[in-house]
Amino acid sequence: MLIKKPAAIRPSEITSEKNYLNRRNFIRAGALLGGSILAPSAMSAVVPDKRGAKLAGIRKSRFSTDETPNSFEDITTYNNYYEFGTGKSDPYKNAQDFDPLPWTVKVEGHAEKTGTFDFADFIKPFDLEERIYRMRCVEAWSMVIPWVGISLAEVIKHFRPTSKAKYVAFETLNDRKRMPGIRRGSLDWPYREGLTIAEATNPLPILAVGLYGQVLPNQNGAPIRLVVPWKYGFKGIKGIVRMRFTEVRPETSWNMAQAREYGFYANVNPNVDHPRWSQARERRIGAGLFASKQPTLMFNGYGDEVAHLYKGLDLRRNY
Ligand SMILES: Nc1nc2c(c(=O)[nH]1)N[C@H]1C(S)=C(S)[C@@H](COP(=O)(O)O)O[C@H]1N2
Ligand SMILES: [Mo]
Repeated sequence: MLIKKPAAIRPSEITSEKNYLNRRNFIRAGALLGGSILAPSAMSAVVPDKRGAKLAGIRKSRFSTDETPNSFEDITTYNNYYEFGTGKSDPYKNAQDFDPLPWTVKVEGHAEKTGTFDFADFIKPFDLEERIYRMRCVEAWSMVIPWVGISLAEVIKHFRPTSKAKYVAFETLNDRKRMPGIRRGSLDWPYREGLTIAEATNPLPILAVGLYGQVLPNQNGAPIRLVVPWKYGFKGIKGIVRMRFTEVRPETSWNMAQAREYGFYANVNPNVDHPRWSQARERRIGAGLFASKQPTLMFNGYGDEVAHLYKGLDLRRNY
């Protein structure tokens, strides 16, 4: 496989302003014709090879919340990314020198299309969307984050999973030279996560490649990480290098570490407490020292979109 060095991406490959305007005209023409031909756009996702660079051609999403997003500073200095240390400011401090490119994503298992793809090729077939999501950590704090990413459902469809594919499993880069937290233990590496195929093909999850309209910072999981807004933050695996379609439920890192405390589903649920603390309320990061905690919503407020996935499932046992 030929891996194109990110520096070799020519400006002509990036969605030009002209294309963007043409697309807008096309949409307007569609609207004049009765709005019935809002065809899928022909945009292709491109992420520049430059820290902090602005992303072009981002579509807004109807799934975004209108709550005020947290500041860029909150989102990029208060993180969980154990590969770079267990303290909340460790990822910010220790991931600065990490160079996430070149990067490859391996797709394997029960799918018609599999292989190893350079990051740029992996995201290219998809649209870049902004999704402003409420995020709720199992530690009972929350944020609102303006992600930029590609629809996971579209990615799954693209690889054409077979009928044997019941789950999709993800793995993070496991590089002890570049990730100082790995040398210190704390979890069984690589970091692992997984979703059922029904969850993964729901319209809400994205693979994020940016936030606040710019390239995803290292501490938030560059170059590509999962975002599942109705589940506790730990499902949002960062620095993904591998996706595998499986027939059996995959092992997941926090479940492996503490099965009694962290289940496979990890749906945000104010009615099912963590064995050591309540999940009924949450502290919104950045709200100020004297702000009171706010109630946590079932499925983090995304029940209309996802409650049907768990019909008939005892959520007390399947936490
Ligand atoms: N590879 C990896 N992914 C990870 C983690 C981690 O330690 N390693 N922590 C998880 C947890 S517990 C949370 S709350 C979110 C935090 O994402 P953020 O720092 O971008 O807000 O990342 C998740 N993804
Ligand atoms: Mo978390």
